[in-house]
Amino acid sequence: MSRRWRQRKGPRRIAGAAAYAFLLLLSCVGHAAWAVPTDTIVYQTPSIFGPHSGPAHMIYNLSLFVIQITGTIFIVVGSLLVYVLVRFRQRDPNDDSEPPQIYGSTQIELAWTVIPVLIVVVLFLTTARFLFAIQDQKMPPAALDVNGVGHQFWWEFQYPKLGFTTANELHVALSTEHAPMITSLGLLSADVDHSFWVPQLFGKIDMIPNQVNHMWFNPDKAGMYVGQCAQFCGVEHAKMLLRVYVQTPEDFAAWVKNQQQPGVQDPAVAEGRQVFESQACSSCHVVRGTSAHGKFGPDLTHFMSRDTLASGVADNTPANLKLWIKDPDYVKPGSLMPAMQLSDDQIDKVVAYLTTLK
Ligand code: HEC
Ligand SMILES: [Cu+2]
Repeated sequence: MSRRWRQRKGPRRIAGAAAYAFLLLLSCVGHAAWAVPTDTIVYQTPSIFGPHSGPAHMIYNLSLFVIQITGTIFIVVGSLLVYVLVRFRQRDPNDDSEPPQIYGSTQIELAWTVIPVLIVVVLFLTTARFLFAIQDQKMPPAALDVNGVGHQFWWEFQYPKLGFTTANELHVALSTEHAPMITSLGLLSADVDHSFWVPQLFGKIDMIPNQVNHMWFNPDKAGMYVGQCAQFCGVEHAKMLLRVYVQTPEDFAAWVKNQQQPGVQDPAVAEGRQVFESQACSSCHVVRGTSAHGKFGPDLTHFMSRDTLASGVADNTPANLKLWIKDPDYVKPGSLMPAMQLSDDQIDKVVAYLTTLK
């Protein structure tokens, strides 16, 4: 008895260390996942573990449920494996007798078939329930309608009821208990497949040509949320970044009011505007209230109301703007805006003009 006990001590220590390492790992993963700040204003880290709207909460709850089930399976299988490895290890190197050979067991085979099938059915039904709950949400008449169109490599946002279009930075109103506000998204693509994803707000939705997919969200906290195109769509896919600004009703109303105005016409930058309208810029960009009607690139009517340039690639500063117009590929390789071969003087003028488009 005492000899056996001594024999077992080593493996026990190993099993103990393994269990400790596993718990440590689990706590690290847990910490990383749940330590996402939920009270800061800028949600710079896309994460499904910091939900801030209806669909994101459902996805979060579903994820926890799935992690609980799969985590339990992992722990049971892992512990059995460790137990078997230790308990039935070869103790005596000279002992080459075979263990008892067992062939077939209806009971065990039934168990390891039926139990996994049941688990998969439960996971499937729960997922389906959440899918339908998100899909069947009724859109109230007061919902904010936004059509999102994916382009290589930027986002177009149309506000059909409000009568304007913008790009890359989606602004929506905060939803509170007293004033619930749902943003209803219709999503499609102008070219290849893209996927619209802001993890804190909703799950991935494919953007495909000629087929409008729907999603909604009701953000419960003001701030800026980041997302990213989640479908490989070409060279610059990785820089197809996405920002959602959730604003209080007052801030949102002020933003809308500004967006509804035509582009500012400042006589001080008339020369720059002249460059913009006489070069091909105007055949790819819209500036409402001018002769620029091009639809290939982002609407620039209120370009300076955006914090970033070319879907989050750089801060929207005059210096970056200069670099961008001189050679878009330098700022965002693979971008579909051509370098327009303007002289430095023309670039300065056009930048001066663009910076008035508040
Ligand atoms: C062939 C069409 C085309 C022409 C011509 C063109 N652009 Fe663009 N422009 C684009 C596209 C496409 C984008 C989006 C690029 C991206 O983000 O990948 C863009 C982006 C921009 C942006 C950034 C917009 C934003 O919301 O971040 C500015 C500013 C801009 N263009 C200015 C100009 C100016 C000034 C000219 C003329 C000198 C010009 N463009 C000519 C297609 C064009
Ligand atoms: Cu994309």
